[in-house]
Amino acid sequence: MTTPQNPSGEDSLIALYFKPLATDPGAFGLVDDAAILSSAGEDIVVTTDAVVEGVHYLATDPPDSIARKALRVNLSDLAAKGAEPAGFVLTLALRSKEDAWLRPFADALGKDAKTFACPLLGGDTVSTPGPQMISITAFGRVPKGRMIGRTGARPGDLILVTGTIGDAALGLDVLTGGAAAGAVASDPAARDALISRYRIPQPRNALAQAVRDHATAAMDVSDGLAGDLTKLCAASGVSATVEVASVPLSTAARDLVARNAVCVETLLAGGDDYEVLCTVSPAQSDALIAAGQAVGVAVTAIGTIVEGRERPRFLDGQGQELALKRLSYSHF
Ligand code: TPP
Repeated sequence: MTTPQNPSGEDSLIALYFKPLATDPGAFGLVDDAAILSSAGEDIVVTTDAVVEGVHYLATDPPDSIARKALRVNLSDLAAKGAEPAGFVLTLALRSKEDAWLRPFADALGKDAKTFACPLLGGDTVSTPGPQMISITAFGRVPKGRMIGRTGARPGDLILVTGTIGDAALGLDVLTGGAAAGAVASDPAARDALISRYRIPQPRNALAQAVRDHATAAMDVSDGLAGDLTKLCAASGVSATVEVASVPLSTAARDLVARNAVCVETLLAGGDDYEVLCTVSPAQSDALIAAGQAVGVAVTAIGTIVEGRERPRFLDGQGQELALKRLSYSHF
């Protein structure tokens, strides 16, 4: 951040587009070098995720959805940690300061910040020859010692997942002319629903308290369900079995699998789901499922944590293990 005495292009850009989003007094109207987050009897949970043009979103995606994705992938991490959003800082690397891009970007970011009670606290804006990047660090609050980590899963725990899995990967496939594109061409409603799941994640912050109260371990599904469960199990020193038939799919995804237009691996390993994956002791699962029902989010049991260190096993209807060739998206 810079001071306002000698307004530069960056200062006026910040004042015009982002000052209205800085509603927390600790943000000092975005004119100081730093912000303050105060906390009494709480832990501040910190998480960061960048979205890069061509890697996390398509250059053709509308600016409002890019803004929402950038914030929501971070909100999703807070939800999975059982944390209530407190605020975020934003680093923007932009090719130009075109109003036609920045105005809808800032408006959508502001709307989401309000919806999720997560105000802008500060940040930095820089130019780049491209590709563009939006990096957000979000802060959340939990009562002291109550953040849900990845290490608490124990044999016998049930594995639960929110929402549906695989839609975002199918949405990307549709947008990039993959196998799903032809298969949904005659069903515009399904096509739009899948694209929307890719462009605009639905973070499960309404379930943060239930996750905090009932889960033994949790993370969000960003890279792919199979790979993310593998990471959670490794962190907890356990293994898992998953009934693939229990993995919640949208009607559109179920239909595409039934018609052999896409394989189930695309759904399990595709990523971009931004659902909560968590483990609970069997006695706690009904409470978490009911908490989901209360806010209109399906919470589904997909398997069980078992002893061992081997990779989680994904079983078909006959109890045969699926040989997944890939588990998740990988950057490198
Ligand atoms: N290509 C485009 C244009 N957009 C995409 N979202 C993908 C590919 C798929 N993709 C890119 S990154 C990623 C996925 C599934 C995983 C999530 O991003 P990451 O930076 O690994 O987030 P984290 O796991 O750190 O939260």
